[in-house]
Amino acid sequence: MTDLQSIASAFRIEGTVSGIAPLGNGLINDTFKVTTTGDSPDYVLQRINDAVFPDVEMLQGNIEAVTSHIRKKLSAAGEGDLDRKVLRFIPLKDSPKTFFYDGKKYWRLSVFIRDAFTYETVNPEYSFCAGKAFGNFEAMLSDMKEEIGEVIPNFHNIEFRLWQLALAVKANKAGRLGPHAHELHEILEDIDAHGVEMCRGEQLFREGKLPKRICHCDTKVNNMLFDSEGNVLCVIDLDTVMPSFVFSDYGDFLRTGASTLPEDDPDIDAVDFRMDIFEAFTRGYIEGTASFLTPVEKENLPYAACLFPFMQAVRFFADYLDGDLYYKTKYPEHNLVRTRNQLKLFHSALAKEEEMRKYILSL
Ligand code: GN1
Ligand code: MG
Repeated sequence: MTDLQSIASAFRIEGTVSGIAPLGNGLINDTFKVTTTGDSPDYVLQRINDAVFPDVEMLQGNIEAVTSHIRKKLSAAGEGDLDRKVLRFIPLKDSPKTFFYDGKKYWRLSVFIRDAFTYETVNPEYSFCAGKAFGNFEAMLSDMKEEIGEVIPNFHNIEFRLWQLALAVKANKAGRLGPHAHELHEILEDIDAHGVEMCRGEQLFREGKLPKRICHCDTKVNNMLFDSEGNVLCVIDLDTVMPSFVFSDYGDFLRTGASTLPEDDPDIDAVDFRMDIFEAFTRGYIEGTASFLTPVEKENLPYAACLFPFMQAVRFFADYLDGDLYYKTKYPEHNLVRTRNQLKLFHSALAKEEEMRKYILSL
Protein backbone atom coordinates (compact mmCIF):
# COMPACT_ATOMS: atom_id res chain seq x y z
CA MET A 1 0.00 0.00 0.00
CA THR A 2 1.31 3.47 -0.82
CA ASP A 3 1.43 6.06 1.93
CA LEU A 4 -1.46 7.93 0.35
CA GLN A 5 -3.52 4.77 0.18
CA SER A 6 -2.95 3.99 3.84
CA ILE A 7 -3.91 7.58 4.69
CA ALA A 8 -7.12 7.28 2.67
CA SER A 9 -7.92 4.06 4.45
CA ALA A 10 -7.93 5.85 7.82
CA PHE A 11 -11.25 7.40 6.70
CA ARG A 12 -14.64 5.70 6.53
CA ILE A 13 -14.61 5.30 2.75
CA GLU A 14 -16.92 3.08 0.73
CA GLY A 15 -15.46 0.69 -1.84
CA THR A 16 -11.88 -0.21 -2.68
CA VAL A 17 -9.28 2.35 -3.72
CA SER A 18 -8.02 1.76 -7.27
CA GLY A 19 -5.89 4.86 -7.79
CA ILE A 20 -4.67 8.16 -6.32
CA ALA A 21 -3.47 11.03 -8.53
CA PRO A 22 -2.76 14.79 -8.09
CA LEU A 23 -5.72 17.13 -8.65
CA GLY A 24 -6.08 20.88 -9.27
CA ASN A 25 -3.65 23.77 -8.93
CA GLY A 26 -4.18 25.36 -5.50
CA LEU A 27 -1.35 27.44 -4.09
CA ILE A 28 -1.67 26.24 -0.50
CA ASN A 29 -2.76 22.62 0.09
CA ASP A 30 -1.80 19.45 -1.82
CA THR A 31 -4.80 17.77 -3.42
CA PHE A 32 -5.34 14.26 -4.82
CA LYS A 33 -8.20 12.40 -6.40
CA VAL A 34 -8.91 8.99 -4.90
CA THR A 35 -10.61 6.66 -7.38
CA THR A 36 -12.54 3.66 -6.13
CA THR A 37 -13.81 0.56 -7.94
CA GLY A 38 -17.46 -0.13 -8.79
CA ASP A 39 -20.31 2.18 -7.77
CA SER A 40 -18.68 3.70 -4.72
CA PRO A 41 -18.01 7.44 -4.84
CA ASP A 42 -14.55 8.79 -5.63
CA TYR A 43 -12.95 11.11 -3.11
CA VAL A 44 -10.73 14.17 -2.78
CA LEU A 45 -7.81 13.71 -0.40
CA GLN A 46 -6.05 16.84 0.82
CA ARG A 47 -2.94 17.40 2.81
CA ILE A 48 -3.72 20.49 4.86
CA ASN A 49 -0.99 23.11 4.87
CA ASP A 50 -0.70 23.53 8.63
CA ALA A 51 1.84 26.34 8.29
CA VAL A 52 -1.03 28.38 6.79
CA PHE A 53 -3.77 26.78 8.91
CA PRO A 54 -2.17 25.94 12.26
CA ASP A 55 -5.52 25.40 14.01
CA VAL A 56 -6.77 22.38 12.06
CA GLU A 57 -9.42 21.68 14.69
CA MET A 58 -10.94 25.14 14.14
CA LEU A 59 -10.53 24.85 10.37
CA GLN A 60 -12.46 21.59 10.13
CA GLY A 61 -14.97 22.75 12.77
CA ASN A 62 -15.82 25.77 10.61
CA ILE A 63 -16.13 23.67 7.47
CA GLU A 64 -18.35 21.09 9.16
CA ALA A 65 -20.61 23.79 10.59
CA VAL A 66 -20.92 25.54 7.22
CA THR A 67 -21.50 22.42 5.14
CA SER A 68 -24.11 21.01 7.50
CA HIS A 69 -25.92 24.36 7.65
CA ILE A 70 -26.05 24.57 3.85
CA ARG A 71 -27.11 20.93 3.59
CA LYS A 72 -30.05 21.59 5.96
CA LYS A 73 -31.07 24.67 3.97
CA LEU A 74 -30.94 22.86 0.63
CA SER A 75 -32.86 19.91 1.95
CA ALA A 76 -35.54 22.19 3.51
CA ALA A 77 -35.88 23.82 0.09
CA GLY A 78 -36.64 20.39 -1.38
CA GLU A 79 -33.36 20.03 -3.29
CA GLY A 80 -32.12 16.53 -4.12
CA ASP A 81 -28.71 15.13 -5.06
CA LEU A 82 -27.17 16.98 -2.10
CA ASP A 83 -23.75 15.34 -2.38
CA ARG A 84 -23.25 17.27 -5.61
CA LYS A 85 -24.41 20.63 -4.18
CA VAL A 86 -22.49 20.81 -0.95
CA LEU A 87 -19.18 19.22 0.08
CA ARG A 88 -19.31 16.22 2.42
CA PHE A 89 -16.30 15.47 4.58
CA ILE A 90 -15.73 11.88 5.67
CA PRO A 91 -15.08 10.99 9.33
CA LEU A 92 -12.28 8.69 10.45
CA LYS A 93 -12.87 4.97 10.95
CA ASP A 94 -12.19 5.21 14.65
CA SER A 95 -13.48 8.70 15.49
CA PRO A 96 -16.05 11.28 14.36
CA LYS A 97 -13.22 13.69 13.48
CA THR A 98 -12.92 14.70 9.81
CA PHE A 99 -9.15 15.07 9.80
CA PHE A 100 -6.32 12.59 10.22
CA TYR A 101 -2.90 13.25 11.72
CA ASP A 102 -0.27 10.84 10.43
CA GLY A 103 2.33 11.92 12.97
CA LYS A 104 3.64 14.69 10.72
CA LYS A 105 0.88 16.06 8.54
CA TYR A 106 -2.88 16.63 8.62
CA TRP A 107 -5.20 15.13 6.02
CA ARG A 108 -8.90 15.26 5.16
CA LEU A 109 -11.16 13.52 2.70
CA SER A 110 -14.35 14.64 0.96
CA VAL A 111 -16.67 13.13 -1.62
CA PHE A 112 -15.57 13.89 -5.19
CA ILE A 113 -18.39 15.57 -7.11
CA ARG A 114 -18.85 13.70 -10.38
CA ASP A 115 -19.65 15.27 -13.79
CA ALA A 116 -18.60 18.71 -12.61
CA PHE A 117 -16.27 21.19 -14.26
CA THR A 118 -13.98 23.95 -13.03
CA TYR A 119 -12.78 26.83 -15.19
CA GLU A 120 -9.91 29.27 -15.03
CA THR A 121 -11.85 31.80 -17.12
CA VAL A 122 -15.58 32.31 -17.60
CA ASN A 123 -17.87 34.08 -20.06
CA PRO A 124 -20.48 36.66 -18.96
CA GLU A 125 -23.24 34.06 -18.76
CA TYR A 126 -21.27 31.89 -16.34
CA SER A 127 -20.23 34.99 -14.40
CA PHE A 128 -23.84 35.93 -13.84
CA CYS A 129 -24.45 32.43 -12.39
CA ALA A 130 -21.29 32.71 -10.29
CA GLY A 131 -22.42 36.08 -8.90
CA LYS A 132 -25.76 34.64 -7.91
CA ALA A 133 -24.15 31.54 -6.44
CA PHE A 134 -21.67 33.40 -4.23
CA GLY A 135 -24.46 35.79 -3.23
CA ASN A 136 -26.70 32.83 -2.32
CA PHE A 137 -23.83 31.22 -0.45
CA GLU A 138 -23.53 34.31 1.77
CA ALA A 139 -27.33 34.54 2.08
CA MET A 140 -27.56 30.91 3.24
CA LEU A 141 -24.93 31.54 5.91
CA SER A 142 -26.48 34.79 7.09
CA ASP A 143 -28.51 33.08 9.85
CA MET A 144 -25.87 30.69 11.14
CA LYS A 145 -25.94 30.30 14.90
CA GLU A 146 -22.64 28.44 15.25
CA GLU A 147 -19.57 30.48 15.96
CA ILE A 148 -17.26 30.60 12.91
CA GLY A 149 -13.66 31.23 13.95
CA GLU A 150 -11.21 33.48 12.13
CA VAL A 151 -8.95 30.68 10.84
CA ILE A 152 -6.38 33.16 9.54
CA PRO A 153 -6.63 36.30 11.68
CA ASN A 154 -6.77 39.51 9.61
CA PHE A 155 -6.85 37.45 6.41
CA HIS A 156 -8.39 40.15 4.21
CA ASN A 157 -7.42 43.13 6.34
CA ILE A 158 -5.48 45.37 3.97
CA GLU A 159 -4.02 47.45 6.80
CA PHE A 160 -2.53 44.26 8.21
CA ARG A 161 -1.26 43.17 4.77
CA LEU A 162 0.44 46.54 4.25
CA TRP A 163 2.04 46.23 7.66
CA GLN A 164 3.30 42.73 6.72
CA LEU A 165 4.79 44.18 3.54
CA ALA A 166 6.53 46.90 5.56
CA LEU A 167 8.03 44.18 7.79
CA ALA A 168 9.14 42.20 4.73
CA VAL A 169 10.85 45.31 3.34
CA LYS A 170 12.60 45.94 6.62
CA ALA A 171 13.75 42.34 7.03
CA ASN A 172 14.64 41.89 3.34
CA LYS A 173 15.06 38.20 4.23
CA ALA A 174 15.89 36.97 0.75
CA GLY A 175 18.16 39.95 0.01
CA ARG A 176 16.07 40.80 -3.01
CA LEU A 177 15.62 44.47 -2.19
CA GLY A 178 19.16 45.69 -2.89
CA PRO A 179 19.86 49.39 -3.53
CA HIS A 180 19.88 48.72 -7.28
CA ALA A 181 16.53 46.93 -7.31
CA HIS A 182 15.03 49.94 -9.03
CA GLU A 183 11.81 48.27 -10.15
CA LEU A 184 11.10 46.89 -6.68
CA HIS A 185 11.28 50.37 -5.21
CA GLU A 186 8.90 51.61 -7.90
CA ILE A 187 6.45 48.89 -6.94
CA LEU A 188 6.70 49.97 -3.31
CA GLU A 189 6.07 53.60 -4.24
CA ASP A 190 3.05 52.62 -6.30
CA ILE A 191 1.59 50.59 -3.41
CA ASP A 192 2.35 53.40 -1.02
CA ALA A 193 0.56 55.95 -3.20
CA HIS A 194 -2.71 53.99 -2.97
CA GLY A 195 -2.44 52.57 0.54
CA VAL A 196 -4.69 55.05 2.31
CA GLU A 197 -7.56 54.96 -0.19
CA MET A 198 -7.44 51.15 -0.25
CA CYS A 199 -7.94 51.03 3.54
CA ARG A 200 -11.41 52.57 3.23
CA GLY A 201 -13.15 49.32 4.20
CA GLU A 202 -11.33 49.06 7.54
CA GLN A 203 -12.09 52.73 8.14
CA LEU A 204 -15.82 52.25 7.49
CA PHE A 205 -15.76 49.24 9.82
CA ARG A 206 -14.22 51.30 12.63
CA GLU A 207 -16.91 53.93 12.10
CA GLY A 208 -19.54 51.21 12.55
CA LYS A 209 -20.82 51.63 8.98
CA LEU A 210 -19.73 48.31 7.55
CA PRO A 211 -20.65 44.86 8.92
CA LYS A 212 -18.67 41.64 8.88
CA ARG A 213 -20.57 38.62 7.62
CA ILE A 214 -19.64 35.01 7.10
CA CYS A 215 -17.93 34.99 3.73
CA HIS A 216 -16.11 32.44 1.60
CA CYS A 217 -12.95 34.56 1.24
CA ASP A 218 -11.40 32.62 -1.65
CA THR A 219 -13.86 33.11 -4.48
CA LYS A 220 -11.41 32.53 -7.30
CA VAL A 221 -13.23 31.37 -10.42
CA ASN A 222 -11.80 27.89 -10.03
CA ASN A 223 -13.37 27.44 -6.61
CA MET A 224 -16.76 26.86 -8.14
CA LEU A 225 -18.08 23.69 -9.75
CA PHE A 226 -20.35 23.97 -12.78
CA ASP A 227 -22.52 21.23 -14.33
CA SER A 228 -22.38 20.49 -18.05
CA GLU A 229 -25.03 23.16 -18.74
CA GLY A 230 -23.14 25.96 -17.01
CA ASN A 231 -25.20 26.02 -13.81
CA VAL A 232 -23.28 26.38 -10.58
CA LEU A 233 -23.43 23.13 -8.67
CA CYS A 234 -21.34 23.81 -5.63
CA VAL A 235 -18.90 26.22 -4.01
CA ILE A 236 -15.66 24.46 -2.99
CA ASP A 237 -12.44 25.24 -1.08
CA LEU A 238 -14.08 26.27 2.19
CA ASP A 239 -10.87 26.70 4.20
CA THR A 240 -11.13 30.43 4.51
CA VAL A 241 -14.84 30.72 5.35
CA MET A 242 -14.82 33.33 8.12
CA PRO A 243 -16.24 36.69 9.13
CA SER A 244 -15.22 39.36 6.63
CA PHE A 245 -16.61 42.22 4.56
CA VAL A 246 -18.69 41.09 1.57
CA PHE A 247 -16.01 42.81 -0.48
CA SER A 248 -13.92 39.66 -0.03
CA ASP A 249 -16.19 37.45 -2.09
CA TYR A 250 -17.24 40.05 -4.58
CA GLY A 251 -13.73 41.44 -5.15
CA ASP A 252 -11.81 38.19 -5.25
CA PHE A 253 -14.06 36.70 -7.91
CA LEU A 254 -13.56 39.70 -10.17
CA ARG A 255 -9.82 39.63 -9.53
CA THR A 256 -9.65 36.27 -11.27
CA GLY A 257 -12.86 36.22 -13.34
CA ALA A 258 -12.67 39.70 -14.85
CA SER A 259 -8.98 39.66 -15.67
CA THR A 260 -8.05 39.08 -19.30
CA LEU A 261 -5.17 36.85 -18.14
CA PRO A 262 -4.29 34.45 -15.29
CA GLU A 263 -2.79 36.02 -12.16
CA ASP A 264 0.73 34.90 -13.06
CA ASP A 265 0.78 35.69 -16.77
CA PRO A 266 3.96 37.64 -17.59
CA ASP A 267 2.36 39.55 -20.50
CA ILE A 268 1.65 42.50 -18.19
CA ASP A 269 0.61 44.94 -20.93
CA ALA A 270 -2.23 42.62 -21.92
CA VAL A 271 -3.67 42.41 -18.38
CA ASP A 272 -6.95 44.29 -18.32
CA PHE A 273 -10.14 44.45 -16.23
CA ARG A 274 -13.12 43.20 -18.27
CA MET A 275 -16.28 45.26 -17.89
CA ASP A 276 -18.51 42.61 -19.53
CA ILE A 277 -17.60 40.12 -16.78
CA PHE A 278 -17.92 42.84 -14.14
CA GLU A 279 -21.44 43.69 -15.30
CA ALA A 280 -22.69 40.12 -15.48
CA PHE A 281 -21.17 39.08 -12.15
CA THR A 282 -22.45 42.22 -10.42
CA ARG A 283 -26.00 41.65 -11.68
CA GLY A 284 -25.90 38.09 -10.34
CA TYR A 285 -24.33 39.10 -7.04
CA ILE A 286 -26.81 41.91 -6.37
CA GLU A 287 -29.66 39.52 -7.12
CA GLY A 288 -28.22 36.83 -4.82
CA THR A 289 -27.65 39.25 -1.93
CA ALA A 290 -30.89 41.25 -2.27
CA SER A 291 -32.10 40.01 1.13
CA PHE A 292 -29.27 41.56 3.13
CA LEU A 293 -26.88 43.85 1.20
CA THR A 294 -26.80 47.36 2.73
CA PRO A 295 -26.43 50.60 0.71
CA VAL A 296 -22.90 51.13 2.07
CA GLU A 297 -21.89 47.65 0.93
CA LYS A 298 -23.44 48.15 -2.49
CA GLU A 299 -21.90 51.60 -2.99
CA ASN A 300 -18.47 50.21 -2.27
CA LEU A 301 -18.51 47.27 -4.68
CA PRO A 302 -16.36 49.17 -7.23
CA TYR A 303 -13.88 49.86 -4.43
CA ALA A 304 -13.85 46.09 -3.69
CA ALA A 305 -13.10 45.36 -7.35
CA CYS A 306 -9.98 47.53 -7.01
CA LEU A 307 -9.03 46.41 -3.50
CA PHE A 308 -8.57 42.72 -4.27
CA PRO A 309 -5.95 42.92 -7.03
CA PHE A 310 -4.23 45.55 -4.87
CA MET A 311 -4.25 43.32 -1.77
CA GLN A 312 -3.08 40.34 -3.78
CA ALA A 313 -0.19 42.39 -5.18
CA VAL A 314 0.77 43.38 -1.63
CA ARG A 315 0.63 39.73 -0.49
CA PHE A 316 2.58 38.36 -3.47
CA PHE A 317 5.19 41.10 -3.13
CA ALA A 318 5.68 40.54 0.59
CA ASP A 319 6.15 36.83 -0.11
CA TYR A 320 8.62 37.61 -2.89
CA LEU A 321 10.68 39.73 -0.48
CA ASP A 322 10.46 37.00 2.17
CA GLY A 323 11.90 34.47 -0.29
CA ASP A 324 8.69 32.67 -1.34
CA LEU A 325 7.73 31.15 1.98
CA TYR A 326 3.94 31.19 1.59
CA TYR A 327 2.78 30.63 -1.98
CA LYS A 328 3.88 27.70 -4.10
CA THR A 329 6.18 29.01 -6.85
CA LYS A 330 7.49 27.38 -10.03
CA TYR A 331 10.47 29.67 -10.71
CA PRO A 332 12.41 32.28 -8.69
CA GLU A 333 10.63 35.38 -10.04
CA HIS A 334 7.15 33.83 -9.93
CA ASN A 335 5.88 35.98 -7.06
CA LEU A 336 7.32 39.10 -8.68
CA VAL A 337 5.55 38.34 -11.95
CA ARG A 338 2.33 37.81 -9.99
CA THR A 339 2.89 41.16 -8.25
CA ARG A 340 3.34 43.05 -11.53
CA ASN A 341 0.31 41.31 -13.01
CA GLN A 342 -1.95 42.15 -10.05
CA LEU A 343 -0.77 45.76 -9.90
CA LYS A 344 -1.58 46.16 -13.57
CA LEU A 345 -5.04 44.70 -12.99
CA PHE A 346 -5.49 47.05 -10.03
CA HIS A 347 -4.70 50.11 -12.17
CA SER A 348 -6.96 48.90 -14.92
CA ALA A 349 -9.86 48.43 -12.46
CA LEU A 350 -9.14 51.77 -10.76
CA ALA A 351 -9.42 53.58 -14.10
CA LYS A 352 -12.89 52.03 -14.51
CA GLU A 353 -14.17 52.71 -10.98
CA GLU A 354 -16.46 55.52 -12.07
CA GLU A 355 -17.86 53.45 -14.92
CA MET A 356 -18.53 50.62 -12.46
CA ARG A 357 -20.31 53.00 -10.10
CA LYS A 358 -22.57 54.20 -12.89
CA TYR A 359 -23.40 50.67 -13.90
CA ILE A 360 -24.42 49.71 -10.35
CA LEU A 361 -26.63 52.80 -10.08
CA SER A 362 -28.30 51.86 -13.36
CA LEU A 363 -29.40 48.46 -12.07
C1 GN1 B 1 -4.49 31.02 -2.23
O1 GN1 B 1 -5.32 27.91 -2.12
P1 GN1 B 1 -5.73 28.83 -3.20
O2 GN1 B 1 -4.81 28.75 -4.34
O3 GN1 B 1 -7.19 28.65 -3.55
C2 GN1 B 1 -4.78 31.98 -1.09
C3 GN1 B 1 -5.77 33.05 -1.54
C4 GN1 B 1 -5.17 33.79 -2.71
C5 GN1 B 1 -4.81 32.80 -3.81
C6 GN1 B 1 -4.09 33.48 -4.94
C7 GN1 B 1 -5.34 30.57 2.35
O4 GN1 B 1 -5.66 30.34 -2.59
O5 GN1 B 1 -6.02 33.95 -0.50
O6 GN1 B 1 -6.08 34.73 -3.17
O7 GN1 B 1 -3.98 31.74 -3.32
N1 GN1 B 1 -5.31 31.24 0.05
C8 GN1 B 1 -4.78 31.42 1.27
O8 GN1 B 1 -4.13 32.66 -6.05
O9 GN1 B 1 -3.90 32.23 1.51
MG1 MG C 1 -8.59 26.89 -4.33
